[in-house]
Amino acid sequence: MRTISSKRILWGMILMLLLLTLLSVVMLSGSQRAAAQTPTGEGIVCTNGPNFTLNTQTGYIGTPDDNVVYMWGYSAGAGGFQHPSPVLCVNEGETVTIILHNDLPEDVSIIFPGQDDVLADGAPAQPQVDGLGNLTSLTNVAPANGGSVTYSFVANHPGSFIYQSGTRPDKQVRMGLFGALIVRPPVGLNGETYANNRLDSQFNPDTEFLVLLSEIDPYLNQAVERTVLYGQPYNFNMTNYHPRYWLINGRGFPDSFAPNGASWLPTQPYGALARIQPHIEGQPKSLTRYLSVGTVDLPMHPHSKSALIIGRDGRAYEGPNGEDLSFESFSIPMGPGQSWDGLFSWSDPDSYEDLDEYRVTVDIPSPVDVGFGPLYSGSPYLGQQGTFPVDFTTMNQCGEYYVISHVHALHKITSWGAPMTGPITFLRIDPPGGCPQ
Ligand SMILES: [Cu+2]
Repeated sequence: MRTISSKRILWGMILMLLLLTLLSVVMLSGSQRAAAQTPTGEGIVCTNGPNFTLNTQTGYIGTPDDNVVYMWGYSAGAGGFQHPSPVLCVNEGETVTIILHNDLPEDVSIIFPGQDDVLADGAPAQPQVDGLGNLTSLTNVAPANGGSVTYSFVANHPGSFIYQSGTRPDKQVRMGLFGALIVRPPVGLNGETYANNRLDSQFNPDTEFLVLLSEIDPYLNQAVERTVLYGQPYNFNMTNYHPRYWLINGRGFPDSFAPNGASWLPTQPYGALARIQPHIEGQPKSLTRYLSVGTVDLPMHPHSKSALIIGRDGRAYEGPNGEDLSFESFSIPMGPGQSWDGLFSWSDPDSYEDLDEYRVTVDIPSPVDVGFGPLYSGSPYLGQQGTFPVDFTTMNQCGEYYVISHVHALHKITSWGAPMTGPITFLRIDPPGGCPQ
């Protein structure tokens, strides 16, 4: 009897040790997560202002071809490196203050395109020149190796903006010193949310999405990495700049549609999956804020539905007397540095979810003659799931639809030659009332 009980105690101790080890691993990976924000499934993750402290950070991101790329970024407060830099959200009329602290070995700065009267350390922000009169920065800098600068401005224009480095932007923006800035107009009397100051810019705040497009030439990043980490001379010739990666919210497909804060993408916290339900007549639509820091035009193409373009570059699309100039577009042809605000929805005119109302009129081939996509439900009807061959596993949860959305410059939906990766994501349409899971 004594031997058995001591064996039990021994096994109990081993089990306890295993549990403790597991727990510490889980806690460690939690504390190593870079983003300070609370991870949620989909949609924009705001770092709320109006006062921010941004610190330069360095780190690595993963790409769909199993490469890792050295990057720079701004991180909020005590947050570790993240890419892209945080989505800064402020309210119209607020005085926004951003303390930039720079630990990189060269001067950096931030410019705020679309904002008026930006101050640096309390005086109007100014382009910087060296002793010979050569431009060295588009604005006041936080000096290398520990310097700081404080920018401030009144957020007078509601809309979607980019903030990015104004110092050697050809190198520093490409290295990751950029992010999105959202200025929110006042909410309505009943809590209605708007994209800008027009009443027809109302959107459903539960379905607000970000599409931030960027690009990477890994040879530039490698040259910077060798200089910063190994003290080698910087030898990248910018005339040879040639992007090999294009990203959406800092990720390439299929990472792009993983949730916000996915544990396996510890430095890339922002997902790009848009998730909605069929639109109910009279209810506000969904909003996507499209932004590009690429060097050439990047036309984003959300399949199956157009977007109503209601804003550009942080301004409502309207005439001098407030005329509505919004327009429907099947492609969002973003130029470098532009922002486009688009309202969209998906509705179900054929009652796809209603089997009595609507029947697919073609014969669906036998499963043995069909190749299934891993997101297919097995049924053409919204909210229905069909049967699959026994060896097939689907990721579909409740008969939801997935509609692709991608950069339509098709040679850019790649990761250094790995096809059908890069800036691609999905619109996920759940059945009315949502997915029970
Ligand atoms: Cu397409």
